[in-house]
Amino acid sequence: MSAQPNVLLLVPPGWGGLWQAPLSLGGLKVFAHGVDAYDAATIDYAVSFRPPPGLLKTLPKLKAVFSLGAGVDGFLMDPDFPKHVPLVRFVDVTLSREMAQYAAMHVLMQHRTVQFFAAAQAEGKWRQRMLPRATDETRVGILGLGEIGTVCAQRIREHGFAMSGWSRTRKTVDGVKSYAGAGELDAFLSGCDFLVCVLPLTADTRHVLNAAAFAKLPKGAYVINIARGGHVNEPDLIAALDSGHLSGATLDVFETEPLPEASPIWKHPRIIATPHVAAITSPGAAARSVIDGIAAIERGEAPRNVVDMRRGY
Ligand code: NDP
Ligand code: OXD
Repeated sequence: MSAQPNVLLLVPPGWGGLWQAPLSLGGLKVFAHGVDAYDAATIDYAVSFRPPPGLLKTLPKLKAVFSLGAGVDGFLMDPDFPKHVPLVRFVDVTLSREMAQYAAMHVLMQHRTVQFFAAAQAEGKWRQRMLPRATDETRVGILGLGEIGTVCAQRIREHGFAMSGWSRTRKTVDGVKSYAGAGELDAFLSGCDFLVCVLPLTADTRHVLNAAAFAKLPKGAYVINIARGGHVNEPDLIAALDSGHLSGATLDVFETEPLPEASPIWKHPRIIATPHVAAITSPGAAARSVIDGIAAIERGEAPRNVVDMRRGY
């Protein structure tokens, strides 16, 4: 690196310290937006998850933008995002592994009827029962067989479930039946006792989980959304749960975050809700990937994991 690149860190108040130290270790001059004074005309790179809309376009020298997350909808929802600037997303084995842990944990909790046994314990009752369905006859479908979805499919498959996945293009993943494109979505959905959503949020995938999609799932199916709240039409989900068509749902992400206190999701008896924690970016790993990406650009090379602006992911 010739000169010390100037990096603007755009994170919520109080979070800057987590990122500033590991980024500075890479020889970068880091300015935390809202904390440090900086000259917009000197900023070379921006690092963020959801930057304030309109801010990035005020940085005239910007060479690249780095996402602290795998999902980049927080950038592309800004109509003023400077689309000529490369947007680099975060791809990390630990992030994928933790997403897969979360997905597998919720499939297993429902499959092994944890809530039934917890209720029996609360009553002090010895209530043995068989599994509602044999593991190899229980079908788990992954919406989005990308970096994270593929690891989810592999890890859940190790428990003996019958796996399938849906993506834009056909995939070859050992032991996972591949469905591709809008034309195969209904066939995919009709074979999912558990549905795990790990899609990126784009114009094509917004509200992909709506009343029509829920109706295609077999009666008693269980939905797990760990991607973005915008994938699920929340009133349609609640209606499908209340009608008894769906047996339950685990939601880690919501249309509005934080989930408003008045949301019916909080108290729904058949929803498990967590506050967008299925996996949390490690500051050390993210800083290393930003430092490597900047070093590549400064050498005149393309960084890895650049978002395709036409696809939106
Ligand atoms: P990738 O880009 O690696 O994978 C995306 C997958 O979705 C690909 O298989 C792609 O198909 C498929 N896809 C995209 N659009 C469509 C479409 N219109 N129809 C069918 N398939 C489609 O993303 P990651 O796996 O890295 O991340 C997925 C998402 O997970 C992120 O965007 C983020 O929203 C979410 N996430 C949530 C976290 C949390 O804590 N809750 C943490 C980390 C990520 P193809 O391969 O054919 O292009
Ligand atoms: C991500 C997230 O996209 O944490 O990485 O949501």
